[in-house]
Amino acid sequence: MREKVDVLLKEALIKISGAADSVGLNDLRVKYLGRNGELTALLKGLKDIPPQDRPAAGKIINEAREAIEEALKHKEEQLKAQEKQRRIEAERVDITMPGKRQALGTLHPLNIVKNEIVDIFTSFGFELCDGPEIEFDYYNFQALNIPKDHPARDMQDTFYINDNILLRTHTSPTQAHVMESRKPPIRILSHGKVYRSDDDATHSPMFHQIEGLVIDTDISLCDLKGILDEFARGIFNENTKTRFRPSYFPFTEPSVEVDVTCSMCGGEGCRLCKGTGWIEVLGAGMVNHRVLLNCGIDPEKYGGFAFGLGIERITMIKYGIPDMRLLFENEVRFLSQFRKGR
Ligand code: 2U9
Repeated sequence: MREKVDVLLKEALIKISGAADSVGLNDLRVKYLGRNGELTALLKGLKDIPPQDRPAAGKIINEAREAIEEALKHKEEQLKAQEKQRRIEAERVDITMPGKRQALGTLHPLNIVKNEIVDIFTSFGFELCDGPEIEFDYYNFQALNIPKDHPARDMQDTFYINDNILLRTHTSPTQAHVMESRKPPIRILSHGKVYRSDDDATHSPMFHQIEGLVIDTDISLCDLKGILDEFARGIFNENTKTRFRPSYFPFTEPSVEVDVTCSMCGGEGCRLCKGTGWIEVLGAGMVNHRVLLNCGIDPEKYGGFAFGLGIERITMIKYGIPDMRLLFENEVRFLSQFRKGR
């Protein structure tokens, strides 16, 4: 028995010390100590030897079992340590390697200009308001004195969801909502995307507007002129002057188109202003009495002014951008020119 066990033990210890990994080691555990293992078979065979020899034989087998268990445990610890070391080597980070530079994004020029416009008007006490891009025909047109068959609808043709719901053509419906729900004094800015069936170098089917509305007692065209003069100086430069030309909008009466002295030549005449010294930047006027009435405000008591501007147009003038489509193409070489401080 001792010889048999010695041979088995020797073989087991050699194989255990040569095991390549924990899977191989487990196979050896099963091979020798498992339910059908070789050492287990010897234990089971004890019943076939004479009873007086059994205790001694049992002792030999148990000592061999302990030795194998000890060797398995030792090898398992050794393999674990090796595997850990291998993992550390494989995951080693070379902290002397140069880092990957993270490219910084920039604000889109339209957002730069929008933020500047908003800053100027909020410094005058205007409050920024949002409204839905999908609007009722009523708020986009009828409340603003543009009935169903009005010729002004031709200039603001848009995308209809059905007969009564459309993509807004201006941000004015936001102001109509505010007028309906609040009492004067009102001093608000509305802003956001607007939609029209237009598409060329100076028109896009989607563009961005900011509009202002002031409703109070004793508001005159002089207040409008003062606010817009101050705005023009803030957004272009402090020498900028404005001029009002008579115009027509259904929602304002009287209505004006507002020009500023050219920011490139200062009014001398150049390529940007087509030699005139003036550039048209926005439309404005005193809020039409019919619009006040439609929105529940008494025109005998209150009056106000409104103005509207396209952010794309102001951005193109400010930066000398010749084609509006450049603002929507997301060409990085174009956009990165607006990076500040680099
Ligand atoms: C209410 C009453 C009146 C907003 C106004 C304009 C004149 C105007 C254009 C400028 C360039 C639109 O983006 S553009 O094509 N806007 O000329 N907008 S007065 O008047 C209002 C708005 C709301 C309740």
